[in-house]
Amino acid sequence: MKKEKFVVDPVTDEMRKRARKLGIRTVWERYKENYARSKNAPFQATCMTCQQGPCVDVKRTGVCGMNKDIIVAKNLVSETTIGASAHVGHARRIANLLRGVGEGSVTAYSIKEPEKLNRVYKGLGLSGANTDGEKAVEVADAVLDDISKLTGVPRMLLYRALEDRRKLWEEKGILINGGCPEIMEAMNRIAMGMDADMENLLLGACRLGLVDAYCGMYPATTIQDILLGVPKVIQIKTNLTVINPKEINIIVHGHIPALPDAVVSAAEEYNADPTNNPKINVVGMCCTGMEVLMRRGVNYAGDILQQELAIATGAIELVVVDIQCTQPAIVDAAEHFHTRVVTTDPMSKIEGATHIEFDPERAEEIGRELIKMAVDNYANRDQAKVYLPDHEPHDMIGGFSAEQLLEALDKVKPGDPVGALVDNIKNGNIRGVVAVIGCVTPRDEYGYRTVELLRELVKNNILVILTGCVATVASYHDLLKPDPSYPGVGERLAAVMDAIAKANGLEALPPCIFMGACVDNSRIEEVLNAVADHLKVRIDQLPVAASAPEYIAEKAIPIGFWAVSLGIFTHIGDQPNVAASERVVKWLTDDVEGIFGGKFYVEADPHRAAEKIIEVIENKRKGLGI
Ligand code: BF8
Repeated sequence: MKKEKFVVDPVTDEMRKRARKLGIRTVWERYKENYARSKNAPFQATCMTCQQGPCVDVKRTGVCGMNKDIIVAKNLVSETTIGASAHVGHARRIANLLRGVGEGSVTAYSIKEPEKLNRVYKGLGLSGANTDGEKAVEVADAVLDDISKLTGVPRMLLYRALEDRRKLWEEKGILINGGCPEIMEAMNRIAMGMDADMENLLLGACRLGLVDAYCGMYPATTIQDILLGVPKVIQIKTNLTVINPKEINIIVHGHIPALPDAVVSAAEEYNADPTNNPKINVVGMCCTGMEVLMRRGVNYAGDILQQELAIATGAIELVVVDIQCTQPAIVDAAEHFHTRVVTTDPMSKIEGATHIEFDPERAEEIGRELIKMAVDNYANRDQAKVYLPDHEPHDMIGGFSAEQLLEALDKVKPGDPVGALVDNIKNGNIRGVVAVIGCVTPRDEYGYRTVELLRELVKNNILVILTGCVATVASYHDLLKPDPSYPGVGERLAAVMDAIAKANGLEALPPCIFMGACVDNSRIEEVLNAVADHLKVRIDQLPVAASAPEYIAEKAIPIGFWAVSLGIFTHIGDQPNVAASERVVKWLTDDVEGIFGGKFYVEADPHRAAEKIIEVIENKRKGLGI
């Protein structure tokens, strides 16, 4: 569909108009104000590091003599470092929580998945523990050691990455040590007077990709599964209209599902008392929302771009945020209403919000305190200021952990679940697999790039796996709704999905498979590794691709470098700030393929992107002779 004819989510559209009328500035207004003024910035080589400069829009060299290629590569390493540090910080927090549970000092959480704990314990090469508690402590310590150790490859990388990849990374000099020393070295690398070799800098960014994956995303997902449960297929509702004007609404927002899990439990406890009326309605936002939808069946209110719009309903008593992707402007939006914003992480406070620090040892107590805060604040709600568009929420199926996917496939081919997928790839029912991940952008029509790309891919019998905010707009266009007529899905793919659904007693599968939050990209590698292993080929030979059509966060950049280092063709809708250097652009979109087998490809137009991705997949199929 052409952009002009693209149907924007009517709920978001209506709420944007309302926000404008109320004088609430949303991300789109701020985008127009700021990006319009600085739209040449992505084409500039600017270095702000030392006091000889700043060297702005460098044409030849900066004051120190760094040419623009080096400046651009250095800036990219800087952004990549920020992204990787976010996921490592997430993993560190959740590993400390696991340690507390294992030791017994944290009682609000327990080992929900002893089988997974045991599997991971063995996978990390640990032995000698007798109880689940001891195993939990050892797994937590191994993850914390992976994060901190000065020398030695992280155990999680040794456990999860395929051996041929690890050897390639070693040969190319990007095999990593501990996550924090790598981040420190990356910052050191880009200090004034340090690395002035473009390729060396960009290989440094590839290292950060591995840091992000094996010291960030993998441990975060793994430990969250152990403590909070391995996701299973679950049906929920999405969009702002899951906010219930007749109930007390709490938004849980951020990325670490630990406190949100306690809030959900405290809300259930409150709602179980028949004398408590109105009831509490907890809804999710951003990746925390995806975590609680996958494991607790909590309805999903919206993505990064819809934060102010949720508050603009006037029906939100409380927004509880943990870390990352919170627009500080939610506090300004909240000032128009009675809404309270509570921050909970010492490294992520917002001026104007209330700060209640999350302490895992007091998780239940804090959960109840937050519920009380919301209930008390309900008395301050002005019902005359409440407004919700008259649209039904959308149905969405989520919960596809790698374990759940394999379990479903096992019903199709008992004893050989990966074979069930591989058979359908080989015979062309599934032409290839594409992981569409990441954010939604204010730079384009809301959701256009994502939705159109998804439609093209599923129409062409490509199996699509989703993580992150892209899933939101996918659900608004019913791409995550199970419909036995499989509208818009290629005939052969639809037949495969139907067979899997029927084998599992389901009416249908959704057109795309939702695997979770951004840290759950690790689940995607698990599946790809299993397919590569089954076929006895390298990942870069597989008919697969990755795409972040609307990425905005720094976190997406190390994820992209990880995907490329895995050997995956990786589409992005906008390029980071590298256009000033033709050499950097060429390395990222061409040269790197000769090193790892994967490369970046930049294309804002979803139809052209889909065409290219399908061409790449067909070439890979030819290469495999299938
Ligand atoms: O990690 S997709 S806007 S919410 S960065 Fe953020 Fe992007 Fe959304 Fe979660 Ni991921």
